[in-house]
Amino acid sequence: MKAHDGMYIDGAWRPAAGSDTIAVVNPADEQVIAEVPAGGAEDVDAAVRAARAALPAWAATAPAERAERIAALRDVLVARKDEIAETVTAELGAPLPFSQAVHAGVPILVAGSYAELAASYAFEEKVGNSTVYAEPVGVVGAITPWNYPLHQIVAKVAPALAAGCTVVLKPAEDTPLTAQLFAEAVHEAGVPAGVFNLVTGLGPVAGQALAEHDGVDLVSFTGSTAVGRRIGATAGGAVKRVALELGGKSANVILPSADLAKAVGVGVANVMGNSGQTCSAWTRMLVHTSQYDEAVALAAEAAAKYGDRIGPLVNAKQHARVRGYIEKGVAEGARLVAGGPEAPREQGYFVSPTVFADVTPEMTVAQEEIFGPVVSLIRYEDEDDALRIANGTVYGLAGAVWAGDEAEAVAFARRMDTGQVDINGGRFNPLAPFGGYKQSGVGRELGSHGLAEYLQTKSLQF
Ligand code: TXE
Repeated sequence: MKAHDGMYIDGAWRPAAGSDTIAVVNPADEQVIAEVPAGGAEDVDAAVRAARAALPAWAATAPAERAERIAALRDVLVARKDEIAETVTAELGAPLPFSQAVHAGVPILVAGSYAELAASYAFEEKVGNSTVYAEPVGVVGAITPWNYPLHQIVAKVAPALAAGCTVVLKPAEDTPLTAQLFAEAVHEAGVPAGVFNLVTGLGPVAGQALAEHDGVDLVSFTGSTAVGRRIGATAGGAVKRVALELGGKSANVILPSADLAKAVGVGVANVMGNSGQTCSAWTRMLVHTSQYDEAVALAAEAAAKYGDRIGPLVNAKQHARVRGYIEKGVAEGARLVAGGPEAPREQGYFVSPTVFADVTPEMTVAQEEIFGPVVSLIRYEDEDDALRIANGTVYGLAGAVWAGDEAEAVAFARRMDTGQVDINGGRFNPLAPFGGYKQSGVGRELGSHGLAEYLQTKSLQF
């Protein structure tokens, strides 16, 4: 596949300081499809300097002009939608229809929402005898994961640009080609040089250099809790702003009055989509004891139907990790009713859609983020029991509640310790804030809450 052999810094592709490279592998067939440069501290420094130099002019542009550039960026993403989908499929392994609908489709919606928000946001407000200004935080260091390669980038870069910030992006090493394509799109959209910069590289090298750089005012990170914790500690020590979007172990609570077949079917699909590599996936299905056996049968049937429609996991490490979790579930006494730890194909990092029954809330598969196509069915006795189980992990990112009556579902959702809940299925809303309670993170992405992350306030008294 086509790849740039440099970094996008200050409006142009420039050679990396060193000669190390990263091989990009197609996880469906384990073939190397491209190589990109592995940047280091010197490249990060050059990118941060470019972002800092570009900051005063970009911060001073009228919001309407920033909105126009983001709208232009959205238009480029629309024009290059097929290419985006093909690139994500090549480096992440997602089936092409899913890449088209979700991996390309969602970032287009998000970019569009920020084009509108940049134009409509109240960057200046009168409060009594004061005027309060929302000003850009400054230079943003964005560190993104591979699971939704373009969405994770757009969910940080679009609000940062809308706010008047400049950005250095360090994308995941598994999916740098989508990031390079995004840099091309930013360039084509006429975003001024230095406002957006891209450094590809390894997390502990380029990522760490970016998170620790004195010239970065805000670190926005999405990824594992372990790395997020370190980045949070570093940022705290430097009194630097930080936004963390970390793991999840979301509960799908099916109340007895719900349409059971629909709730189970949508619930299984929610976990299997993107091969389970979704931080908000409803990986714990909570079912009332009176409906439990029926739900297990429905879930096993839904998973078995998936067949070849599921893509591989992103890399060998995740493949081993997810299969290890499935083995652990069996060892701890959970009952496999679909799938299992065996790799279904000789080539590619595939895992069969897996359903566990007889899962108890304290089992490892019910507590830790697996990040694979594995759903665990847990039984509850009554609503308080369901709530205790739903809230009984260190995470609190997302969830779902199903009930015959919407008000009943809403009442339950309001008692959940989690940042986003889908009621009877829900529908994606690019303006709805997304982010975690508890150890799922700090801050929010999307909508005006996502924009506010990149702003700081100044008040003038008269
Ligand atoms: O994440 P990492 P990995 C979870 C999920 C998954 C696990 C491991 O459970 O199984 O994390 O995935 C960069 N300083 N999520 O190992 O390492 C790295 O280069 C600075 C949940 O892929 O956290 C990449 O760009 N940066 C999740 C990004 O951090 C560092 C999405 C994420 O990689 C760094 C992905 C360091 N020391 C995984 N080390 C979600 N919340 O959506 C790594 N990075």
